[in-house]
Amino acid sequence: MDNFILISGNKNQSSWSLRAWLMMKIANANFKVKFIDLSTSDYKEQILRYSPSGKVPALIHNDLVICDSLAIGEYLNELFPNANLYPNTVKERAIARSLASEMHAGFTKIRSTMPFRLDYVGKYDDSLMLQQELNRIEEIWSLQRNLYQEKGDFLFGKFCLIDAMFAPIVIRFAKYGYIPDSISARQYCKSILEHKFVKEWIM
Ligand SMILES: N[C@@H](CCC(=O)N[C@@H](CS)C(=O)NCC(=O)O)C(=O)O
Repeated sequence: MDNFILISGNKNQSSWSLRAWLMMKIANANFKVKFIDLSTSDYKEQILRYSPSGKVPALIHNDLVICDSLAIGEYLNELFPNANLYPNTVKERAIARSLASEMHAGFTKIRSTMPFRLDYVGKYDDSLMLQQELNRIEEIWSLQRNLYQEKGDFLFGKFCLIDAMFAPIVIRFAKYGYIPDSISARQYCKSILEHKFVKEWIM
């Protein structure tokens, strides 16, 4: 199965594109990437040539255009059922989908306080709302890692779609110097930053 074209923002700035790109890699799909530099003045015009939502990522597959990172993941999961984008059991998949949706729809304070920039190293402004979101992230990572520590280094053991959803948060933490309190959350950050697909995007 091929003919996939991922319309992506530039690596430096596009956290949502990173998620979709990681999902393509997990699915082991044969795909090409068309990068659009979001820092250019006509970036919107360029995106709209491919993606009617005016957002990246978008996945073009034959006559289909899918304009959302999580929808791209769901599509890949249907096309590549053996790629283990989601964990094995119905119950685990329900939790995984709940976490993916929580990430997809939330954590707005982290996103606005720590904008995704690979070329940034610096500080962030702390606030109560930010702290609440940081605590929730830490709770998710610690709980999942404690449950799956025997099965691998990631949220459900093996690197999967849920790790693709959280990877940009790990990168933000590294860039803004935020270190989670718990050892398991810290180890999770290390595992993400050392994963070969994440490294390929960062380098
Ligand atoms: N919910 C969308 C969000 C996509 C999104 O906000 N993408 C940003 C880049 S990371 C974008 O296209 N920004 C350009 C703009 O809003 O003009 C997804 O999951 O794909």
